[in-house]
Amino acid sequence: MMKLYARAGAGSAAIEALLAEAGVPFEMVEVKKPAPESFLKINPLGQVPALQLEDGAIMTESAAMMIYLADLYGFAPKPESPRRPRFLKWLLFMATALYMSDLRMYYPERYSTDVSHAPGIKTKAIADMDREFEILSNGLGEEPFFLGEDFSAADIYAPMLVSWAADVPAVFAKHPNLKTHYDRVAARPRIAEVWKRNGMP
Ligand SMILES: N[C@@H](CCC(=O)N[C@@H](CS)C(=O)NCC(=O)O)C(=O)O
Repeated sequence: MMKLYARAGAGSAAIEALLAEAGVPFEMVEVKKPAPESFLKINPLGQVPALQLEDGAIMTESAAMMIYLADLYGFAPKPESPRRPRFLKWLLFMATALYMSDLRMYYPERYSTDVSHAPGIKTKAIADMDREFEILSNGLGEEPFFLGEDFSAADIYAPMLVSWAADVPAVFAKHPNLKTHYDRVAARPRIAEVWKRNGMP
């Protein structure tokens, strides 16, 4: 059985939701903050999510897990599909732009050797997230999902990032399509349960 190293409200929520939606049994291990020394053998960065696969191999990086699990359980277009590039683009955009801006917002003191820089780093991170939500919203457009009619792992990852915004109601007010998408995904009972456990609206 796979083992998901997780923390409520962290990036593990999307992995948990994908596994739940797929109906795959897995074990959850709660990693407290700060991560204990023993966890550094699993992920030297001390970050969740980490995923131990059936053969004992450890995966880190949420986007890698999302793509791997999506391929296994049917939440991604096949490599030869014309929709594959779009799937990879949005998933990686969220993981490398939005997720990273979110980390700068939450841990601004980590991004400079001078702690007095933290407020400016945080303000800029929030501005970056605003711009990135705009890009995400434009990418979704008026389609039901990021791949049009086809639900994919990108639709599981996006609501998690939206829920991390500094001001979620403001994001929804500015981008009603992200709100509609959020609600559409949360209408899936298994995912709704995971969102609830992770304190997501
Ligand atoms: N690039 C990593 C980022 C993971 C990450 O930063 N996780 C956060 C929670 S959302 C964490 O565990 N932070 C604890 C820390 O850095 O001390 C991924 O996508 O999995």
